[in-house]
Amino acid sequence: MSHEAALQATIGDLVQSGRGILAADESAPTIAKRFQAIGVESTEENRRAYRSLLLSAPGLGAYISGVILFEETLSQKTDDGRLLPAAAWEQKIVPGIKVDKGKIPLALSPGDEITQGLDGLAERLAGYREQGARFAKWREVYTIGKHLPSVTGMAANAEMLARYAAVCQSEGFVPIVEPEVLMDGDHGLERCADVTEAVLHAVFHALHRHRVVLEHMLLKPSMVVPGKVQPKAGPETVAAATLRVLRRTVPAAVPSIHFLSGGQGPEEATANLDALNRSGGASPWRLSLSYGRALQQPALQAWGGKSGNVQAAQQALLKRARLNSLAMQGRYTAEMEND
Ligand code: 5MM
Repeated sequence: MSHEAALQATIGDLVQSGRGILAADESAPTIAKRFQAIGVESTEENRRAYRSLLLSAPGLGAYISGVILFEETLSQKTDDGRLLPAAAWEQKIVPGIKVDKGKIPLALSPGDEITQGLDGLAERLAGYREQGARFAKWREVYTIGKHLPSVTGMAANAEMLARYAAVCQSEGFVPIVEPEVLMDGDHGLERCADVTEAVLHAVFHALHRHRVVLEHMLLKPSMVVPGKVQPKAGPETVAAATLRVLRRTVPAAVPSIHFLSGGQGPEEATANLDALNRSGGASPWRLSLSYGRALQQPALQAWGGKSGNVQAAQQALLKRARLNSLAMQGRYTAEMEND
C-alpha cells in the first residue's frame, strides 16, 4: 500500500461517528504518578496488567476507534498471550504511538518549554510500523502567564509540531498534532481564548510551511476554559468560546478534532464535549475526544492494582467511553451518570 493510501485508510478507521481515541501513552514518570495515587508500584508487570485490562475491555471498540500507546506497550502481551496492539485491533481499535520524548525548557526563553524527539524519528517510525502502530502523537505544552507563552515560544513549538507531522506523513503515519494550553493559573477564560487562538494560528502556519496534508492529520487541542483556580465555566460557555477560536484558526480540511481533557473531571469533560457537539454540529470537522485522565480515572480507581478488580475496572472504562460516545453525538445528559 502506498503511504498516501495508508494515511487515507488510517483516517477512515480513526474518524468515525461516536468513536474517540483513548490516550494511554503516559510516560514512565506520569504513569508512576497515576499509580502512586492508587497505592500501586509502577513496575513493568503492573503497567502491562493495567494497559492490558484497558485494551481488552469487551465492547470497547464500539466507542473507541484508536488508542495512543507508550513505546513499552507495543511489545507487551495480554494475560492470554496476545500482543497488546493486536488485541486492540481485534476490536478495530487502531494502535498509535507517542513519539515525542518529553519537554525541556526552551533555551533563552524563560518560562517557555519545547518538546524533544525529532532526531531519528523516521527510523523509529519504521520500527513502530513493524509493531502494528499506524498513527503517532506529539504534544507541545504552553503555560499561560503574564508574558507567556512568548512569541518565540509559540513559533518554536509550532515548528516542532509541523516538522514532526511532516516526518510522520512521509512515513505513512497519521500525525496527531497536540498543542496543549495548560489550565494551570489564575487567568480568565478570555485570556485562554486569546492564547489558544495565537497558538493555533502559529501551528497551522507552520503546518502549511512544511506542506503537511491537512486531510491526513488530526488536531488534539485543549478546550478554552478559565485557569484552574478560577470558578469553572459551564459547558455552554466553554463550547461557545472553544468553537469561536477553532472556527477562526482550524481549516475545514482537517477531518476531526480530538480534545484532550487536561485535568477536567470525567463528568465535566463529557458534559463539555456534549455541549460542543450540540452547538457545533454544523462544524466542518468532527468534534471528538482523545482523553487520557477523563476516560481512565474511574477505571484506575476501580482497579487499584488487584486482579480481582479487572472486570469492575473495565466496566468503569466502558461507562465513560459509552457516555462520551453519546456526547460526541450531542446526546448525553447528566442523569445518564446514574443509569
Ligand atoms: C496520557 O498522557 C499523555 C502523555 O503525557 P506525558 O508525556 O506527560 O506522560 C498526554 O499527552 C495525554 O495524551 C494528553 O495530555 C491528554 O490527556 P488528558 O489526561 O489531558 O486527557
